[in-house]
Amino acid sequence: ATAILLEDYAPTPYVTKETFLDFELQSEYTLVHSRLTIVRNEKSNSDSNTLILNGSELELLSVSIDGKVLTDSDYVLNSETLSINVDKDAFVLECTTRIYPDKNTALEGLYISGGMYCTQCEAEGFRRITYFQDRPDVLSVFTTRINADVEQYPVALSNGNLVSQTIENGRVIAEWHDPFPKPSYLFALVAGDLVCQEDAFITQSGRNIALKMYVEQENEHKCEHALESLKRSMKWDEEVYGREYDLDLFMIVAVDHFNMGAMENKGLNIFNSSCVLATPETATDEAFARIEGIVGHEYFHNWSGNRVTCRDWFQLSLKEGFTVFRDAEFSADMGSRAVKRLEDVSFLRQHQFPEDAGPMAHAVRPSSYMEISNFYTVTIYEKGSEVVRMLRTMLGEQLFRKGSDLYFDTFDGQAATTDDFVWAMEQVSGQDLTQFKRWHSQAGTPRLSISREFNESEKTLTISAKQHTPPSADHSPKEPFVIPVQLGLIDDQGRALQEITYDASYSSDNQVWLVTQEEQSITFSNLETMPVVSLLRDFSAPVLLMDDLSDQERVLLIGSDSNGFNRWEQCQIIYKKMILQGVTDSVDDALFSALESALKQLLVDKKVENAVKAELLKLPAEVELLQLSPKVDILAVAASRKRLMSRLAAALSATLTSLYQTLPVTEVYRFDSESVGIRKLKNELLELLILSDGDQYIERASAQFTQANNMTDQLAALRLLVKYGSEQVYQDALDRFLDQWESDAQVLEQWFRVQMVRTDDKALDRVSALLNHRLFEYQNPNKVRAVIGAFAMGNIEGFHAEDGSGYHFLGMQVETLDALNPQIAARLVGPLVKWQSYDDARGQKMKAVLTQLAGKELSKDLYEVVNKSLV
Ligand code: BAL
Ligand code: ZN
Repeated sequence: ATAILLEDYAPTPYVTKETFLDFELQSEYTLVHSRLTIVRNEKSNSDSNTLILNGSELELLSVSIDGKVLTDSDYVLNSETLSINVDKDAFVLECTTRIYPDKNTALEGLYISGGMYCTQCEAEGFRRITYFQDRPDVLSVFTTRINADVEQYPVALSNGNLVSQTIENGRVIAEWHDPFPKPSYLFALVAGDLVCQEDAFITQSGRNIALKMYVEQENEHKCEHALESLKRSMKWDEEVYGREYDLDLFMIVAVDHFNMGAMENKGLNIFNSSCVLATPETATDEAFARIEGIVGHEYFHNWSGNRVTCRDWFQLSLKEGFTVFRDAEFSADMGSRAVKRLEDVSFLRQHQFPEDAGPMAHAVRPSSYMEISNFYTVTIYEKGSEVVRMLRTMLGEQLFRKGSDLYFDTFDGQAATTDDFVWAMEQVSGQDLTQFKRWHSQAGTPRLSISREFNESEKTLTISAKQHTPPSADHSPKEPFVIPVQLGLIDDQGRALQEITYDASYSSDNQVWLVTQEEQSITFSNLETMPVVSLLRDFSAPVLLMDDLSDQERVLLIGSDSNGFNRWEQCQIIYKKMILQGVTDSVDDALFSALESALKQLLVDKKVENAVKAELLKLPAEVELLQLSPKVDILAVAASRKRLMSRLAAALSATLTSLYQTLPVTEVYRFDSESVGIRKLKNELLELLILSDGDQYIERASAQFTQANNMTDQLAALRLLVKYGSEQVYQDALDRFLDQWESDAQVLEQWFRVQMVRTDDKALDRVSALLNHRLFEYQNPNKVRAVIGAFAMGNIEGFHAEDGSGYHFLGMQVETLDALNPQIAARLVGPLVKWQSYDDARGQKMKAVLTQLAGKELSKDLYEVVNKSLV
């Protein structure tokens, strides 16, 4: 496999302007007839007259140009491209291919999921449908005709508006037209026996948009939340970004077999069922929130992705980072802003920081890839979103909005770059963002060290920063970044002080200090006593911060910082410190007591949201400790973390008990931040009470499991029974749950997943048994993720067992899956490829499994990941 390089980008000599597709869906195969209007590309200065079309796993039946049938001496065909020399500036190319959707287990291109046809074309799936210029900078107007058996596939959908639909000789013939030029990755087709839930939205300019959600009959009752989320998204994008929907129809389809969460195809979003279907009885609050966020995300892509798309796949974060930022702000506005932010930061630290430190490290705009599917990563998405967030922090809300308006207006209908986005922000702000763009080109997590010096006689505080970014696997440069540090000064009573400084790197409007040098300092004056500094508020930059705050200062911030995020953050820092103390020695009792009193106060403080209280009681994930103490024994960390949690539960027992008893009951299910917060805290408390008081609370969990009228409470109880119950208790609960929910695909996934939380020494036996369960299917990515993924990512004790059995198991599973679905295999191997972060003995065992895999014949996807991990 060869690498594709950003520096090699060049426009194509020809572009397709109009695309007509005719799909004949037959039971054994599908025939795809295409008619493409192709012209010379004004943007290209190449005088080549070779037209290159991409195609993969296609049977070419015929190809013609302007009606003249080509023979195989007229073109060059290989396994990836069809190249034709053309001596015309404009022509019509017609082509027929045969494909086999029922054999497509990779779930890229056109495939069958549970009896319905559906597509996934991003990034390079369209080339598995027909020969085409399958690259995002070729935009054309699509017309699609679908011809299918009307009994089995009465509903036949594609992008845009329905032009006509007739039934002839038992076949439905539907024609769709999408007036907005788009790249092939946004193409979609669905055909099946589906029911439709309808709704409508009136746009800000008064247009009526029909909203249609298509699902299998059994899921008809699970659409309301997604449709409500969609309407909220449409309204939010009008209010916050001034963006209105453009077609008259917006469709959502749910499918069970899907590699990702969802896909933003123009006018026809396709969703993984688990990311769109919900009722209070079958989906948790977490799922409700995830669905709202993903429905928003896909909808927001209509502007950030579809109207303005990417020039090439190196620019993927242009649409993904920006759209994640948009959906995060949407979710923050719909629910609890503080909780959304700390959840996102935890996620970033648990997933993106390790990626940046591992063998697949890449910049937000990578400079090379082998298989683009491997680059739908937490770096492109989540770090990309942090980069957009920093721009907003630096510009402020109003200028940022002006910048996004300019960006959308300037590049509407075009394929753009991350530089174009920054250009728009520069135009409206007058700021020179040249150095800022290193966030796009340089990989790695910067270490930001901060120290302070107070001068009593001068009454000044000098804060010094040093930034350093360790080398990353992609060898990208490591010049200093622009790091916006949001900060505030506080006195020893927790009161905010007015900052006074004459330093131009500080903006008092938004309290942001811009660190741009390797070493830099700033002085604040007029200070009677040494203030406490609240640093990196709201996690204003994706860095690993090391500061010189004392434990007492942290405890003060936990109790009184006006920035909710930082109160939680200081608590996390103390937890991490104590977990590491517990690995080598014993936890500092004074520190424990100080935290204990701070928590006791917060837990009874009525001004603190219940959801925040729940988050304050959660200990950081084990992998975050690897970032502070490289190569620490992960099992020792897990054990220390558990001990700390039990000690905390015991110390806080009285407070937790009374809080648990006084929390209101949410009898009627509502998905609003207050009810969600109550359920979240109640279930968090229940776990701690099981740890401190045992049996009686296991009984509480059993009762909750039986009586719950919503999945949040039922699944939370089941999780606790599986995790802490006796063999008999947990087995019994699992059996009852399966009995109750066997026929519900989304809940069934939870049944598989929840079993991975039990951390006794039988985890591997359990996961192996589940793979042979009558309801498990290797072809269904959700089930694979729920069992194999949840084991490798979530069951530290089982996966990292000393004998290496967990690693060996994962290696075998990855190999099996690679033959079916390369994208899923390449993702699943993730926990192994970071072997260098672990202690040497463990790392070598992980590496041995990778070395074995490397000796096999692998897909391009898996090859890239495995080989990069062994360099
Ligand atoms: N574009 C792939 C799915 C998503 O990010 O929305
Ligand atoms: Zn996206």
